Amino acid sequence: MVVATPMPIQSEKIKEVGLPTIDLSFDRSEVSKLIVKACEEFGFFKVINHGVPLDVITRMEEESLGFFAKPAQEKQQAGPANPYGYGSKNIGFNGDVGEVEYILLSTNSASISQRSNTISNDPVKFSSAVNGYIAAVRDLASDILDLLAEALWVPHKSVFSGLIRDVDSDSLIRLNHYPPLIKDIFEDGDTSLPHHHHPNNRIGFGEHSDPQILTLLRSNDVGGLQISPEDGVWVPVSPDPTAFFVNVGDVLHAMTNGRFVSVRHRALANSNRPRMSMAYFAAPPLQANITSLAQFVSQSRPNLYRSFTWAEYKKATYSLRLGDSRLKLFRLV
Ligand code: GA4
Repeated sequence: MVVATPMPIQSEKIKEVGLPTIDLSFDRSEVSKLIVKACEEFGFFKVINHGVPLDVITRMEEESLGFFAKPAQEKQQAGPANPYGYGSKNIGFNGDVGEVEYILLSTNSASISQRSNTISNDPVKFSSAVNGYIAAVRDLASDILDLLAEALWVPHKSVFSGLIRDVDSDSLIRLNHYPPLIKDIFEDGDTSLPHHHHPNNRIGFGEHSDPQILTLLRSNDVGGLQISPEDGVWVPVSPDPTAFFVNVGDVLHAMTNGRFVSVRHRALANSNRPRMSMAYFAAPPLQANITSLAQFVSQSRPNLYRSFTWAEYKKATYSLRLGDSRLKLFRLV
């Protein structure tokens, strides 16, 4: 079998960079400093020995696999993803598309049990897997946010984690399935292009930053995730099903007055095997007021963003395209 080598999309540079891996079983004060450094440098890091039980992850993954293996017509019954449910190829409401199908869920348990009827033939099992997964990733995200708060010496340790632990937190779960592409190349019978010109680098989920506070992502052993530390530069992230990948969202970027960066990233569907990922987007409650913490603002570092509620930010997010910068709209200087 001839497998074409992925070609970088023109004017893009693929760079191999060692991204930070943080072992959460190490000394707490060391770990917290490393996390701060990673949030400043990349807005992205990988955590190992994270304490999320393997069976919690496996149960969620099996439910997810079970759903995506269903016939297309059945999956459509769980859609459209407006704002929650099944979506295929269409992302958001403004014409963004990608080689991906997904389920978006609120982390609110009443909303999950209501949705599970259209998602699974065993809705109770599905809800229980999702609720177990959410509880575990919420704990992990809260721990990470507390570690950050400790190292930053913010006045209240729970200034970040309190927002995502709130019962009204607007957090989300996204289950993604990126179908294999090599299969298409051989099945569509299109031999008009030389192999290296086949679009085997198709965008699964286009370039964007995450709007929320923090994202925790777990994927299977199929790669595709890339982060962009600077314009036009892409750093591939090696898959690691035993780890969680963590990235800073726009809200944390704004609260730290830009000291932490909400990294731009994307996922390519460039493999001959399906990529599966599960993302937890830790968000504040809709009415929460987001403002730069005083300690990040000084004469030499003026306040970059005006205060906003998460509801306001979310509205702006959904009015724009996937790749647009929302933070720009809230910029003061
Ligand atoms: C990107 C991060 C999360 O996946 C998401 C996405 C959301 C959606 O798929 O509905 C958005 C996208 C994400 C940002 C811009 C808007 C909204 C699609 C889109 C074009 C669930 C989120 O919160 O923002």
